[in-house]
Amino acid sequence: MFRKVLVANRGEIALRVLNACRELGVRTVAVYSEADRNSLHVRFADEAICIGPPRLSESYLNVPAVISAAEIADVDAIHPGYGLLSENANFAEVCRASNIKFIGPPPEVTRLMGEKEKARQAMKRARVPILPGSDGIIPTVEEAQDWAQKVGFPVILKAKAGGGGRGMRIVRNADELPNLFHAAYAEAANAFGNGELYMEKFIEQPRHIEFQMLADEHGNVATLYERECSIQRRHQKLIEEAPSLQVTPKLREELGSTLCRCLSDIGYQNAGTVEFLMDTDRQLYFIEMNTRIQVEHPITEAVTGVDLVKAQLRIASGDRLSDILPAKLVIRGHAIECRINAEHPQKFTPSAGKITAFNVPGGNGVRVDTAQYAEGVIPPYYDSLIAKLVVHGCDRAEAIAKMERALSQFVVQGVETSISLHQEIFQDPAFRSGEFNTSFMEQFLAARAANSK
Ligand code: MV4
Repeated sequence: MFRKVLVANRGEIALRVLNACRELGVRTVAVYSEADRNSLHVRFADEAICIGPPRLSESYLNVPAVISAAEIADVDAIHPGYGLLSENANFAEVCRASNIKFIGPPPEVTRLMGEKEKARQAMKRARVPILPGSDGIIPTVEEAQDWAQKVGFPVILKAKAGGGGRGMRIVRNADELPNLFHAAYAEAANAFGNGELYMEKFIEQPRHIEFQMLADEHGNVATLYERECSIQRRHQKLIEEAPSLQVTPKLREELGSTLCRCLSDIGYQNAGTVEFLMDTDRQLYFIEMNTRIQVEHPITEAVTGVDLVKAQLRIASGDRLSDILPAKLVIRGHAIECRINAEHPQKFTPSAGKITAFNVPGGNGVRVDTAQYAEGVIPPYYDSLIAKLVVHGCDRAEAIAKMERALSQFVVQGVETSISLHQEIFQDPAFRSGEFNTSFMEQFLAARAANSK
């Protein structure tokens, strides 16, 4: 195991990684911006180094500053958390060149998965189901028309360098294709510095389901099964659960083992998540892969009993999956996560400021991952996630009851939060029945707006 690890992140995930290191007997180094001087990740690390002013580009995204801190503190490894530098292949290469272990996949694999069209072809070769679509990037509107005829409208144009919804356009007929092609290209070129597009059949009102994977550095791959992530607004997930009610044991095992073969072929290492869309026939189709630990990893930890961050650290230090995982992985009960954001529960505007009161719920089957505390300050510079409330019950009904109880005991004063929004969602019949897809929030908010008139 490593002697000393630098955590290149902030907030709840920095604390989550520090905790895993501490429990494994690894010394920890936090880095922080001037806005995070009084943060818990700074207080709970063995050492902490200020790496710059509040702006992300000058601190947490500043590669020379992070690497300098790692060299000054003489660490063996860097854990990037999620977001920030976690899927930056160039950063992983700089780590390699500096003789610092990057806790994540090799840069070559991160780069492959970052090129969405190449990832799609890699999955296809391994017999992972993909949507009908183009065999590579589409250089011209004429070729886009040819593919659209072949695939059948509606289709969706996606940016090769994209992800998270930017540079995407839904095309419903041939007439609107030229304008949407140019708009998607321009948006992608502006956002990612690369406008290249590919095409897929568009799935109406899909569910979003993702598979958690772990791969060691000896060619072994395991699946920790799926999470249901359809409750989202503008590509920001709000509620996730595991397992998915829509995934049968047969589909789970078959797709899980296909994915294990696929990631082994690709040379994947460490934790990763493979994202799928599920259509109304309950078929799953690959859309993209995330080469990092994800925000919602705790629900998988709850139902499998595996500590995913410790697994990441152990894999990166050379341990085998057979020594990390139980002999037989089973899914036990049901887990749900609510992302508690510091934002207005109706308008979704961010709410920075000082927290004047803070009570975190607890009790059997309740976990709260947060770096916030009473008298703490939420700076205006960063994302609005202030806590993840995770419950684990023997079944979905118990998990829902536990979440409602825990939400009612979660007190945050001084800033606006999404707690009351979550309480409303938990009252919704479609949510309670599990009959929902990625359009849920749009429909929920439209109905709420209509009712309040
Ligand atoms: C799609 C799709 C329908 N059909 N691809 C949005 C973000 C990016 N990760 C993929 N996305 C989508 N791709 C095809 N072929 C619908 C979406 C989509 C979506 C996907 C997952 C979760 C929420 C979503 C919200 C809107 C659109």
